[in-house]
Amino acid sequence: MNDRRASASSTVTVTVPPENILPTADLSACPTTGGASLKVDFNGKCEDPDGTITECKIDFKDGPSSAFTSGMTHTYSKTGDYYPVLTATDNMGATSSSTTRVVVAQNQLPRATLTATMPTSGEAPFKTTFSAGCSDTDGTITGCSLDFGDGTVVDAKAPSSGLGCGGAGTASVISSQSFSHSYKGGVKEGVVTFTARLTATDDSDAVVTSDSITISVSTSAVLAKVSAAPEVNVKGVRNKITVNFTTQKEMPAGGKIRIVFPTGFDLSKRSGSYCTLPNGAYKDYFTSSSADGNTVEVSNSGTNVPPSDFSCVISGVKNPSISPTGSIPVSTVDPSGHVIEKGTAPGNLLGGQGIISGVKVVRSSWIPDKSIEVLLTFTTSNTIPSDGTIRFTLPSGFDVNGASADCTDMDGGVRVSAASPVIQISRSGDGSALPPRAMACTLRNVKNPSTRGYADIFTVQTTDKLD
Ligand SMILES: [Ca+2]
Ligand SMILES: [Ca+2]
Repeated sequence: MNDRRASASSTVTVTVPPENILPTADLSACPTTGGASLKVDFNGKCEDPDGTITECKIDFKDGPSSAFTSGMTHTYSKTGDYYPVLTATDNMGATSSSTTRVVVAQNQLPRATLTATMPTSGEAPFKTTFSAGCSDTDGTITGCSLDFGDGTVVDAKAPSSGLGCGGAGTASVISSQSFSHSYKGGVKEGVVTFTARLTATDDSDAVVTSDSITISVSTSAVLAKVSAAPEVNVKGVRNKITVNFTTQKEMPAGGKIRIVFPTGFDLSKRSGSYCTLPNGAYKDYFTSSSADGNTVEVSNSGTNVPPSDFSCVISGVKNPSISPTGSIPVSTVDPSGHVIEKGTAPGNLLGGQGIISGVKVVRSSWIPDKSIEVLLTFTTSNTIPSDGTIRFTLPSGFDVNGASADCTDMDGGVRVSAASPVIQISRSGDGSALPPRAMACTLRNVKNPSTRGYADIFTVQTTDKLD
């Protein structure tokens, strides 16, 4: 036998596996403090540098563990001091873990603060303004709902209400916002009340409602047969305006009749106002008046006046000079300023600017440079007041220096002015108003243009008194 075996050598290759690198776990929570129930967002990851993660689970410490996904939310419903743990397991069975702390305290209720920053009662439609703020000292506001009490609910949540996750926001600072709302009144006369409330919800789903605010909206009765008419239906004329209406309710002693003229009427030289009732009833009761801007108030200085037809005359009011007029609100007001009844006289009291029609021109001669007479006939569609004017604009080329003019049927004094190419008759105010009519006017001592061929266009215009 040989003993080669004894002397034989052999090589054995041993493969030593590299040492396993442990996996890593990383966990963070937000928020880390708050009131129960506290919703907490968890972020983190499980990683293994030299292998794979076979399990990544989290133990929230208030129930069974579960598979972890970064961004998951867990709600702690009970107060307590929790140390949730994230555990990573790699393919070699090695584990690592990471923990964080979540303190869940008794939830502090959110706050809902609602105040009215404008009056809370008035005449329909009634607009008022609220200041509304929701806050939460230990969490965030998730809902802030302002209910105006008439079916309208708005979101009153401020951009930052309370503590945000990660420390953003400011605790216990109420970030109030302003909200305006218009309330309609009832269909019938009387007072309708609405209850406004603000409801705050925090991130623990606690709900708190503010003190309520009562809004009273009154709807007044309606004045019947409201109308208004100027004595002279001409723009820019100072005259009396008569306003008629019928009350349906008693007008108390000390009450007032309030008439508001639209923009364009000028009451600055108002000469007085009074109201009368049929057959002289309650005579002398409605004779004292006051005016503020375009509002006239006539006071009842006597006793209570039962429902009746009223006729109020406001003197020294200048009609608007340009645009059509708006409507004229009329109301009766009790001594404390509350509207009893109201109505509106239709607007457009004044007819629009009229049109002079059928203008015809007849010259006594067409010879150039000759002094002639021009007969103009035309028909007016508006009254010419006794202090109004008639203005003739001649074509250029005519010389009107020294010209005179007169019109048939026009009483009272006049003043004629002539400045090329206009001849104007200004009435002195001592005659009578000329209602719409056919008129004939003669221009005298007018000199023809020095050449023929001028367009023969004459313009006629009437105006009220020019200031
Ligand atoms: Ca590993
Ligand atoms: Ca809270």
